[in-house]
Amino acid sequence: MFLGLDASTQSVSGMIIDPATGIVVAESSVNFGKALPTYNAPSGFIPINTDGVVHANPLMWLDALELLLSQLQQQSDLSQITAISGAGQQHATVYLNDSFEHALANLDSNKSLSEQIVGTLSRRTSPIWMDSSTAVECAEIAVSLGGEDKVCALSGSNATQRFSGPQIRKFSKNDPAGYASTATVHLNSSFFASVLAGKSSSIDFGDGAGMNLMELATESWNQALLDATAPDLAQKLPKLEPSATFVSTISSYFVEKYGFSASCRSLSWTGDNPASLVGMGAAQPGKLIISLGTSDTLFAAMPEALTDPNGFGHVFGNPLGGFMTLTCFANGSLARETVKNNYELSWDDFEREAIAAQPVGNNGKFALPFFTPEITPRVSPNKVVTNFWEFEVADSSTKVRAVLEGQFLNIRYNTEWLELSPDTVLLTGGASKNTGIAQCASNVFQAQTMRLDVSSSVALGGAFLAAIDQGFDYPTLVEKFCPADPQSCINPEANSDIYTAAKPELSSVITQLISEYSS
Ligand code: ADP
Ligand code: XUL
Repeated sequence: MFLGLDASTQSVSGMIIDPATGIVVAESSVNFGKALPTYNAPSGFIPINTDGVVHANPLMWLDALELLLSQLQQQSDLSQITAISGAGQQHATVYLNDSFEHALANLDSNKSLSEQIVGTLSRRTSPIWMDSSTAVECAEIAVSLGGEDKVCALSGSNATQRFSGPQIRKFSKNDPAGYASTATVHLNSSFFASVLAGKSSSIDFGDGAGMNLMELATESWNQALLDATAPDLAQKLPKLEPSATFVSTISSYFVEKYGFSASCRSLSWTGDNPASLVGMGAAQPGKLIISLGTSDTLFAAMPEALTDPNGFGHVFGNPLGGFMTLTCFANGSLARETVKNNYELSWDDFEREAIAAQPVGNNGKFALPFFTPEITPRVSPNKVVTNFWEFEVADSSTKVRAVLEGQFLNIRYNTEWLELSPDTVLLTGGASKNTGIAQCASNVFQAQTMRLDVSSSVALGGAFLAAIDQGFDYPTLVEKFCPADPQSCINPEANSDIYTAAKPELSSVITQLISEYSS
């Protein structure tokens, strides 16, 4: 059996799988706000909210891990677990002094993890991915490297506020003494992996790429990026290694307290998005995943380390080798919902039958509603649309089709740098069940779409990585644990190749719409 852990913003979850039978043996979750109210972090982070600062308490993460392991212990015999891997919310950094290693090696199972680790923190709290307080540091790093495009070409992303490098820079500037007393900067992922192994873990290429410090081409720390970030940073960073590298057998703390086997292999962790790519069965090139949640997110494995010339998309390491992209379209469901509500429509108006009244291509009418600042393409807060509807058209079918086709064309054109031509687009997230939305995705991408029902892809991805460590084959794991539902398959409508044929014309319409909104 294999355990996959998911340390996300609001909770820590775990899933135990038995690949021999294809069964999920146990699954559990601990919500920080509900289970640990004394940390005063109802949504997993400390509600400071001044100047975009968003931090979380790493001791809360450890208390939640202990609660989770006791819950899992109630559900199954943890001594049967052969290997553990997992994934953490990306970009979050944990700052540790030089007593961390000693504390890890001497954990006493009669005490809690948090009381033994508290003294090893050189910074009480961890900036997390929601923090947007480092605009100055991002600009400084970009200038130092000779431009945003240089940072993106080297590290896979523009200098980005939530990324670890700019966060480390801000700490080193604001608290030089705290920074000087920091012996190691871990990511959320490598911190958890270290605690489980009782030994400092490496950072994997997946999560390491979310720091603006790793050079994609060589998968190593880049000296120019380190120099632009903070003094002596090379000495403070763990080494970079492939995902799910063996760190150690599990710490005796967990053997004594939770009944793990002393031979259980504790592997390094990755970031939640790389793990999710694995857990959704898309870590081998060829599948494109579009998650239609609050925002729309496109995930895809990439054989080569290409980078987005516009700097909108991110490139991370793919835990199974090669690279992956994560490109976020912030307005996704938020925009669809606003249009639905403003025009007093229902989700039924977004269904396939309802939009069929208009032809593919919607007679050239496209809309790109950016109601909140957009990431892809960049739309600044002062340019968002507040009084959307320029088309004075009466019927809901045209309105809905205009928005859906516009959104998917925006996704397609802004991800062409990936040079992918998928046969199948896998859709997940709340809006994916809507057949009209799936139909538009299928038309625009000229590929069939299938719905993927995966609720815990991050923990499942961690469990897959642990199983692969013991020789299990990835395609077989995918077949057993994440089959796409063939009933949900939707093919492109007739004539929808117009999106390819009319690309120059359509892309100029889209470009014009974007330029109206962008800064
Ligand atoms: P997240 O994980 O980001 O919280 P979900 O994947 O749960 O989001 O998706 C939630 C979104 O799905 C909602 O914002 C809602 O707009 C959208 N949604 C839910 N049902 C439908 C539907 N039938 N058609 C289109 N969109 C829907
Ligand atoms: C990715 C990102 C988030 C976090 C939290 O760049 O910031 O997806 O990984 O889930």
